[in-house]
Amino acid sequence: MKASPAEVNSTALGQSLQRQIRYCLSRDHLDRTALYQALALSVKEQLMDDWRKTRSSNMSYQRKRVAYLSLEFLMGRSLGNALLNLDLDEDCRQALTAYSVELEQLQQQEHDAGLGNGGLGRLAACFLDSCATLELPVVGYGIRYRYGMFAQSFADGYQQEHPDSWLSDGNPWEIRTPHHDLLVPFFGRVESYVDGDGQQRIQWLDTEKVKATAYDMPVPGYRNGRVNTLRLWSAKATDEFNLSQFNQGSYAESVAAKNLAEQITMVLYPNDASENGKELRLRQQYFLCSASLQDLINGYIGRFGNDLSDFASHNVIQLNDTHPAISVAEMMRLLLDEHHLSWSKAWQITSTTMAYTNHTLLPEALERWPVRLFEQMLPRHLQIIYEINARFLEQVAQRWPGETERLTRMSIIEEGADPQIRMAYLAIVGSFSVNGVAQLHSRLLTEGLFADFYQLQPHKFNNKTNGVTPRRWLAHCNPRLAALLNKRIGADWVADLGRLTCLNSQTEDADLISHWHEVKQANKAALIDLVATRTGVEFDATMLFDVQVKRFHEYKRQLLNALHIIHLYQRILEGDTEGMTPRCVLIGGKAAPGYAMAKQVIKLINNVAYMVNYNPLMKPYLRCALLPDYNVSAMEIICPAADLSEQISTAGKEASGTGNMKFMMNGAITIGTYDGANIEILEEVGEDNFFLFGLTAAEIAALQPHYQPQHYIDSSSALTQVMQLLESGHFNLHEPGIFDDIIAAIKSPTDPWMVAADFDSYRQAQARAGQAYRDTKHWTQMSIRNSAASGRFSSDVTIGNYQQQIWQVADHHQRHVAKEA
Ligand code: 26Q
Repeated sequence: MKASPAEVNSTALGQSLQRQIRYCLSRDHLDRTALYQALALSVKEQLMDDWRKTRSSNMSYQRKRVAYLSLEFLMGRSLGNALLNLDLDEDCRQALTAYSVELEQLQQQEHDAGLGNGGLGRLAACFLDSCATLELPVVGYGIRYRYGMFAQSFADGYQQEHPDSWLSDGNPWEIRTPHHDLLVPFFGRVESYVDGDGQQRIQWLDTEKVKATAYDMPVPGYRNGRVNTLRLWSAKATDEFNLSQFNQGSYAESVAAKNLAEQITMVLYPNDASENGKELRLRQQYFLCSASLQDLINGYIGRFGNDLSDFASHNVIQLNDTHPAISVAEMMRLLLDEHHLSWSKAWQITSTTMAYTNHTLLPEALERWPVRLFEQMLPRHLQIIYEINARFLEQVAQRWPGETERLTRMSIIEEGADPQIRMAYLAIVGSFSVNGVAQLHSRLLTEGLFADFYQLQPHKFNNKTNGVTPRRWLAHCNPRLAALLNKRIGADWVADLGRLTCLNSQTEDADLISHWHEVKQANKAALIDLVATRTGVEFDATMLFDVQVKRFHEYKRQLLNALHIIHLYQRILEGDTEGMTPRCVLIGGKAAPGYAMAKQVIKLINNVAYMVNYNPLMKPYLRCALLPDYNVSAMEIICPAADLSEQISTAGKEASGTGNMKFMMNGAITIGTYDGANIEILEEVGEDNFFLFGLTAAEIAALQPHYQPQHYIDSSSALTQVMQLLESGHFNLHEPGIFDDIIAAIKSPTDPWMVAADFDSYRQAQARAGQAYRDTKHWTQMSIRNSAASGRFSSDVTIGNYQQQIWQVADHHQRHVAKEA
């Protein structure tokens, strides 16, 4: 590519691109990386004016704001999304003709911002898009991890983790905003003193301070001139921090201490379902919360002056799970110790500002921190938590006099040899709203995990079913379907996904059906390329594309999927292929590096895939691939191409799921259990357009005490044979014993995931799906009905509900005024 364009660019974007290349890159010959950088900087330049206007309209209209606090924002790539939302796609393509390069080639240069594990982090990203699109004054606060989610490869079928150095070429989307930098204190000791007014106060002294440096990322709304902010904090050692030790003559120690401070934001913890109690993780949490709350208070003082009594009428702080729950104690500390409010005033402000979203029902995933860690790192917060707990238990005792067991159960402090702080309880007590993320999940929270709290304060509890943004997950990732939709029902669906119901009256239209099918086939061709490049496995677009992509966890039951593949393999070996629908099974996902069982399931799937793909008998009927390094960008290619979406968690375990929604929107049909948001998907699309199977949450709970997996194995000849083949070592001939743990888990009466119990029901649902796929017209109609019914799962709907029922920040008049500004 030449640095001087063949033609002169006329649009603002084109001119900006030319300028970036000439004055900012200083190169005579451009490679794609450089051209991508220049293009991204040009696009960012195009949104700077709107970004400034959004900030100043937030300032001038003294509105309530929301801060969305999250340890994770799984943003993925920004270029395509920005071009879509700013309506710059055409301009961009035109500008690039001068450099003879395709936009798609440049888009692929961008590293994913992988600042999250999975569902919870991606939900935060979808929410930011919807907030900007709905013109809500919401700022995201997170951590700018130097290393995001690890990159995954396979060696001999085993997962390998590699560092994700996403910032190594620089990040053109961020802006360093040093005027927002702050200091975050750690360690030290607590002392009480009497102030000038004779008031007893507490001081936190001799702390070690870490500098929180601010980096802002723009979050453009969909074609509305609004640009919200995602503020990410990065830890830097302060000079103070260094000097204190340097003055004692310990130069080397001072350098080591600098590293310690900067370690805080070095890496994202790659666990997504079990708390791991690491001190560094608590430091990350506190660092985010302290910096963000100080920033919010500074902003408030800038707008309204030093009197904080009205803080809660102008701010809501949404806590994304308990990861930022230490905010409750930090807010109290700031109000009490730094701003000298009384306990009752400080508590009134804190507990009417915070709102908590829970994302899990698994007890092992509930965060608890050892009291002894707090004694060291956050001594003042420990005092405050004890005081919150004492006052709360007073309330409990009043409501249920004499019920000491209940006091023990509900205490924020779990007593024992190594006492623990229950972060979920702290979050509930300190918040005015507690929500789950799908109807079933929210109900199970009030009936099970949080039943005591629900009885005490039922008004706090509510449901907000998750959603995904139709900009990234339909308009951007599936341009072919988007074009077809535009032609058929107009383009309003992008910001109003409910419009897709218009398709329901067209499901008999032969032209729509054939175009819909053509779109799916073209999308499958793109996925075929991806799978071939990354795995060497050859998929075939005429076969059923059966897809399960998500984090590896036992409750998500990738193992059940593997057993079904083994079942098909066995049938093909035996020549029992009568009526069998050819299928390509794609699985993708990462296992937490310390999660041995999940890693064994990865190895099993790789071994099974090897046997399947190696055997020419299989080729006409079955192909199987485990895609390495599944991430947001991979999903943008996968979900438009899927026929069948696997959502097969043990009922009652998947809080919501959001991948299920992305697949549905793109016309995949779900094979799923009665769990999480699957239930609501089923409700919208109807039983005829969904392959339902398996025990319900209530049945799972009832079966648990007398579960006999052997009974299920014996009463299903298919499962008997699958287990025999697996136990014979057929898939690990040269690796004896490596699947023993998996086999034992399936056969264990205490298997919490009940894989054996659901196998036959699953097999039958798969057979129904295979059968249905053979009727292309009918399958395509089911596909259309799934997209048509997906409107409820737009994150715009979800955020509309957060806004109306929790945040209550916008009023219509102000929205219009803001638009004119
Ligand atoms: C906790 C402590 C220490 C280290 C890590 C963690 C940790 C990190 C991430 C624990 C959990 C997570 C992520 C959880 C998550 O992604 N949950 C999913 O949230 C989605 C959005 O609500 C739901 O759709 C999924 O059902 C739920 O599993």
